[in-house]
Amino acid sequence: MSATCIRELIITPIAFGDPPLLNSNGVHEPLALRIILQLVLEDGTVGIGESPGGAARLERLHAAAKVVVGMDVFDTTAVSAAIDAALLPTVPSSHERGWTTSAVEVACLDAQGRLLGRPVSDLLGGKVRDAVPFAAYLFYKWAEHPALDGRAAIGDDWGEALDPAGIVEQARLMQERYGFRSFKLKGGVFPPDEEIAAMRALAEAFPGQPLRLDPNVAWTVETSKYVARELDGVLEYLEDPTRGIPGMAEVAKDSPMPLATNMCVIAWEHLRPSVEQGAIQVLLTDHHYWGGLRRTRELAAVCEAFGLSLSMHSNSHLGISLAAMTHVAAAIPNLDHSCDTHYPWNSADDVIVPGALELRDGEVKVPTGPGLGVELDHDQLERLHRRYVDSGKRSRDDTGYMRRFRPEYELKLPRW
Ligand code: GKR
Ligand code: MG
Repeated sequence: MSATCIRELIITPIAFGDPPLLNSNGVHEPLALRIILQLVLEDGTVGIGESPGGAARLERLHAAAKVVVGMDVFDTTAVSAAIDAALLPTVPSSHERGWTTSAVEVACLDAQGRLLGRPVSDLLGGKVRDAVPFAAYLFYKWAEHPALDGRAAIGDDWGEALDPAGIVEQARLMQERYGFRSFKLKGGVFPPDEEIAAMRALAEAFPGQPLRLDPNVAWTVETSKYVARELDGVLEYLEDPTRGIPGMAEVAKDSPMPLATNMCVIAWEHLRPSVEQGAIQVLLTDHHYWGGLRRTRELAAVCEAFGLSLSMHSNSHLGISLAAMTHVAAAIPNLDHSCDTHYPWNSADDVIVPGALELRDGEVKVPTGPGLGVELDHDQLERLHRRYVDSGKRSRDDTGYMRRFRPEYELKLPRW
């Protein structure tokens, strides 16, 4: 067996702390789930990866682990095809299969980089920027996770943000701590006029700095059109105001600003109808479900061909994902907007050895070490895995958690 063949894929589910961030589905629970991959080669080289968590994704990664053993780590196209074929009978959605192939591809690229002594950005064609800009990801939030079932309340050092003044204060803290120069608000929480007021307050507090609003399809087409009109001149783009490609296309007809998505164009087969219908002008890429870093680079080329701008989506994540996002963003020439990241909300519990990644002046410098350029902290991995096991938590449930405090809360999309 050659030294670059895959000997084993070690899969470790973990749980880490998350503040009470509000969204159109409810509120984040005290623990968020991820899965850490260690791809071990015959020569002992280990490539690492990070995937969103949950029981279904864990099961699919275990299925992938069976088929990749013995394959060459440089054969990433064949590795992805083998995983895809193994999942196809039980996972019909290409988007869903993409989560698994992506996580394994990132670990392969990390291992390749370690073998070659080159950063992953080099394996993607080389970086076109030394640092990647990120936006402050603002959330309406409670001051703390309230006490529950004998568990004490869990506070944080961000405080409450439930109105325009609270959001501006959170933005100031984000800027003070990380130097962000663009801001995204997670909306869909309060009636649209309140969120319009928050965006106007941000525009006043941070003149000339790019602003975005993302209500995660909480609005009807009519409401979306209203908000777009009200925020003309305030937003650089409006993200997923309403559900689906036809709905977004309706809003786009009259929208004074570009529309963006990480919800209605999430698989290759969505690109054609979205372009034909003129549904979006900005695509938020996410290597975690577009098939990996190389596929994301290809996606960028498709967007270039159709005149779509590029930004980047995020979900609650840790440092391996941030490193992967940074490498791919560095290698995409037509990245037109700062990327999203949840990192400030979750970085205190990171699973990597500190030092390689820093959010400073609103940017992350592209790591220059081999592979992703970050190292796994094995003690921390063990701690976070223990937390996962002890918590019994196996899936994300923002709506169910909200109902523990507001039993009358109903998931309703669109709500307004
Ligand atoms: O963390 O609550 C959240 C976000 O709403 C996340 O789940 C979304 O996937 O950030 C994401 C987005 O841009 O839609
Ligand atoms: Mg979004």
